[in-house]
Amino acid sequence: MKLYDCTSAPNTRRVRMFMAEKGIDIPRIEIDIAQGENLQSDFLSKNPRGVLPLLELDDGSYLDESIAICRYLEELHPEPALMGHDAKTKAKIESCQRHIEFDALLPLADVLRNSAPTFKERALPGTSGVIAIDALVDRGIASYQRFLERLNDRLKDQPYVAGESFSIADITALCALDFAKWAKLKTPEQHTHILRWYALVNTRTSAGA
Ligand SMILES: N[C@@H](CCC(=O)N[C@@H](CS)C(=O)NCC(=O)O)C(=O)O
Repeated sequence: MKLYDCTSAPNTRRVRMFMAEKGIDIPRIEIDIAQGENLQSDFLSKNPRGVLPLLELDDGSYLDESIAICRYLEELHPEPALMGHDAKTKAKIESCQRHIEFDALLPLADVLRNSAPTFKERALPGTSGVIAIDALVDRGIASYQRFLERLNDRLKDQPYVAGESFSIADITALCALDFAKWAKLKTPEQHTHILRWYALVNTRTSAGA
C-alpha cells in the first residue's frame, strides 16, 4: 500500500494519526495542494476528484475519503480499535465524526478557502474551479463557534469526544482544532473542558504525525 498525502492538510493528517495509533507504516507520497499538484494529470489519473488523502492498494486500485481509508485499515489492523467494538460504540463514534465534519471541518474549509488568495478560484477542494464567496467566511466562523460550545458541553462528563475511550472522533476533532489555527480561530478560554481534552490528546505520539 501507498498513501498519497499532503503534510499540511487536515484530512490527510487524520489518516496519518490513525495509522500512527495503530503502528501502521507505509510509504507516503507528498502531493503539494497549494501548488496545485493534485490538479495535474498524473494525480488526476489516480483520483479524478483531485482530492487527498488517497490510498493505493496492493492490487493497484485506489481508495479515497479519509474515513473509508481508516475503515479499511481498521479491518486489516483491528487493534487498537479506533472505530468502536460494539454496535452502540461504533454508531456513537460515527455520529460524533459526522458532527465534527459538518459543523467544524467543512465550515473551517469554507473560512479558509473563501478568504485565502491561493484558493480564490478553487473555493471547493479538487477540480471544482468554483469561485470564492466572501459571505461563507462569516457563516463558517459562526458554525465553528457553535461546534466549540457543543464540544465543550460534551466533554464536561466524559474524557474523550465519543465517550470513555480514545477514538477516531478525537483524531478528527484534534485535526479540526489545529486546522482552525490557520484561520486564527483559537479555542476561547471559557471552554475549559475542551482545553483539558486538547492537552490530553495533543501529547499522544500520533499527534505529531
Ligand atoms: N471528505 C474528504 C475531503 C477531502 C479533502 O477535501 N481533501 C483536501 C485536503 S484536506 C484536498 O484534497 N484538497 C484539494 C484542493 O484543495 O484542491 C475526505 O475526508 O477525504
